[in-house]
Amino acid sequence: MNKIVLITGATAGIGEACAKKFAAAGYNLIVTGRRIDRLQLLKTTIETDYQVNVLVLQFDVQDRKTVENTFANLPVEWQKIDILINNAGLAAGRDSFENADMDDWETMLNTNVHGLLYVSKAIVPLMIAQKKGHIINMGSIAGKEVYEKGNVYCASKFAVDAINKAMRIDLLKYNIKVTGIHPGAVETEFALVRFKGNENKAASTYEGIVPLKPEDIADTIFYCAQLPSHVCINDLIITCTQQAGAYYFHKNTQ
Ligand code: NDP
Ligand code: 8X3
Repeated sequence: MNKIVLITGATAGIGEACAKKFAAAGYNLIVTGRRIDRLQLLKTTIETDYQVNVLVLQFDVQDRKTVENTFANLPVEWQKIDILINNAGLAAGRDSFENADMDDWETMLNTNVHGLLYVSKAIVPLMIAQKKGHIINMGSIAGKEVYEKGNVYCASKFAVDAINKAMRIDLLKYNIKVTGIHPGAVETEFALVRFKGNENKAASTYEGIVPLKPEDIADTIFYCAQLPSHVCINDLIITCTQQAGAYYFHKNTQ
């Protein structure tokens, strides 16, 4: 029987790349996000290209009741989830503390922290029942180093880092692996979302570097997921070659 991977935030970027990577390896997929048109297109494309089954679940991870109801009604044949990739997330704004928008802060905390917790709480009991599982949490370099104007985005990813470590410890006794992935700059819709559709600002994020591609992160996650059952990568920082930390870039000049 095919293994099942649940990927949150599969409508774009890293989540979508993970969906294709795992489908190519024969996994059945549960894909989630808010944009139903993209989820349906992804399902059609993947089922055609890879002959695996795809279950689409549309919800906003910030909505606790909907997350709980969605997973409480998960069809039996989809309940044996082998891997959960907690990927849905965003940055909203990049402003100095005194100028930042409180709504942006709440959106980031509700999505990146609360959303991850709601989904995880729904899936962990299924993994405990199977006496195995693997949870992969999408952190960020922003969860390892605080940078100027990163304030609450950094705080949300520091929280993900702490939750990842806490899950690893508490779920140890259930044979559930937990892995934190912490990328630097990856070229996705992330910057466009952060700068609220401002294409010039978004493009400047990647100026002078060859950033990571979402497929690079999908390959890394897949590697972590395919290790033998006695091996667990707990924490992994990954950047492009021209980035050494949140602040250190070697940019091409011309
Ligand atoms: P994208 O903007 O390309 O994708 C984000 C995904 O998250 C989309 O599928 C989006 O789906 C989903 N999402 C966002 N908010 C919600 C929500 N409230 N409910 C459900 N789904 C949601 O960005 P990335 O692929 O780059 O980001 C994926 C993860 O990687 C994030 O957690 C991000 O913080 C992290 N990351 C990104 C880096 C980068 O440089 N790109 C670096 C380090 C970490 P939809 O809009 O359809 O709901
Ligand atoms: C995304 C990477 O450096 O913009 O998490 O925070 S960064």
